[in-house]
Amino acid sequence: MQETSRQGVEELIQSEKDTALRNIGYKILKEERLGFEEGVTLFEKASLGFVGTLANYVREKKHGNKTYFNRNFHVEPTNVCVFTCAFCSYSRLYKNRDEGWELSEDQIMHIVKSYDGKPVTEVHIVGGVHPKLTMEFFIKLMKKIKAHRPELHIKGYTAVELDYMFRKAKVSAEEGMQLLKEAGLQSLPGGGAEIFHPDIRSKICHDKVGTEGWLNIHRVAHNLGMHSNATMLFGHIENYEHRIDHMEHLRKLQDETGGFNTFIPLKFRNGNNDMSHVPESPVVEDMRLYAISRLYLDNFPHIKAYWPMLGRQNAQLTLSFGVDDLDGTIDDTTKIYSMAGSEEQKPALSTAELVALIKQAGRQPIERDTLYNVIKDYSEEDLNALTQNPHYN
Ligand code: V47
Ligand code: SF4
Repeated sequence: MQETSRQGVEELIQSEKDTALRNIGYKILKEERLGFEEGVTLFEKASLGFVGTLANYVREKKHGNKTYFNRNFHVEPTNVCVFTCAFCSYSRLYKNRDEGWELSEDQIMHIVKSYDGKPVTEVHIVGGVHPKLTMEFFIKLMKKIKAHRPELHIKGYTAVELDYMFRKAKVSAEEGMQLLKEAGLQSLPGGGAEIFHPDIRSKICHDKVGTEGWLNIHRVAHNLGMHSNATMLFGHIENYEHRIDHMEHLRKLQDETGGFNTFIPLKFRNGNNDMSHVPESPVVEDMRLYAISRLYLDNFPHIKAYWPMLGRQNAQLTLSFGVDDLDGTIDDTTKIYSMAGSEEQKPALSTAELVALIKQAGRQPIERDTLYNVIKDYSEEDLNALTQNPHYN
C-alpha cells in the first residue's frame, strides 16, 4: 500500500532549494491551479522525486489506492488511411491497400460475436481513415452491434475519423454526432490529438483535422451528454512549452464542458515510420511527464497509462507517478503499437494477470465500466483462485 502523507509532502517542499519549485509545491498542497509558466518550470527543473511525490499525493487524494481497468476488446476495421502522419507505422495509403486490411461488416460482426458469453463491457472501435468507409457504413455497423449485444458500450472513432466522416457526408459536427449517437455510439476515444501546437502539428500530421476541429468534435460530443478521452503523443520533436500548451487547451475545454474522463499520454515509438531517426524518450522523462500531467490537469478525473504501448513493467511504474488507470484487458487485436516497435508484440492480458500486475504495484484493482462506475473490487480476491477461474482468463 503506497501512501504519500501531507506531512511528507510538506517536508519535501521545505527541503527543495529552488524557490519557484517550492512555490509550486505549496500551490499543489493548497489545491491551487498551476499556470502555464509553472507547468514549464516543472518540466525544466523538477526532479522525478519531486513531481512524483506531489503527483502521488494528488492521485491518492482523488482516488486513494484504487487503480482502474476495464474489460474491453478492440476492433480495427482498417489500416488504410488517407492521411500521412509522419509518426504512424500502422497505416497504408489507399494505393497500397493490398498491404493493409479492410474488414467487412460481416468480419467485424464475427469479431464482436467471438466475445459472446465473455464478460467484456466495452468495444473500442478505431482505425485508419479509409476513403470508401462512409458514415452509413458505421451507422449500420453500430446498429448491428447494439442489436446483437445492447449492453456493450461502444467507444469509437477518433476526432480524425469523425471529422472526415462528417465532411464526406456533408453534415455538421452536431448533426453527424447526433446521428452516430442515435445509432449507438456512446463515447469517443482520445486519439488524433497528437500535439496541438501548430509548429509541431504542421510537421508531424499536417493533413488531418486541426486543433480547433479536434477540440470542437469533443465539445459537440460533450454537449450531447457523451464522454470522451484525450491523448497527447509525446517524446518526439515537441518541447516543454508545446506539452503545456497542449494540456492548457484540454484544461480549458474541460472547464467548459466537464466531458473528459481521462488523459492518456502516448509515448512516441519510433519503429517503422517516417520519424524513425527521432530517438525515443528515456523512461525517467516519461514518468516525469505522467506526474506533471497529473499536477497540471487538475480538472481531469483520471490519468491513464496505456500498457500495450509502454510495456507492462513501465505501466506498473506509472502507478507511482499520478496514474490511476491501466486501460483494459486487451487481447492481441490491437496493432497500432506492435507495428511501431512496442515491447508488447502481442498485447494480451487476462483479468487475472491485470489484477496481479496492479496488486504487485501495491494498489487496489478496481474493474470499471467505460464511465468509471465500479463493477468489481478485486482487493480481497485470491490470485491463485482467480488464475484458475475461466471467467477471469
Ligand atoms: O492518435 C500512432 C498514437 C493514437 C504512434 O481513448 C502512436 O481509451 C506512439 O488514441 N507511437 C491512437 N503512438 C490510439 C489512441 C488510444 C489508444 C488507447 C486508448 C485510447 C482511449 C485511445 O495512437 C494516435 C497516435 O497518437 N500513435 N502511432 C507511434 N508510432
Ligand atoms: Fe491515419 Fe491515424 Fe495513422 Fe494518422 S495516425 S496516418 S490518421 S491511421
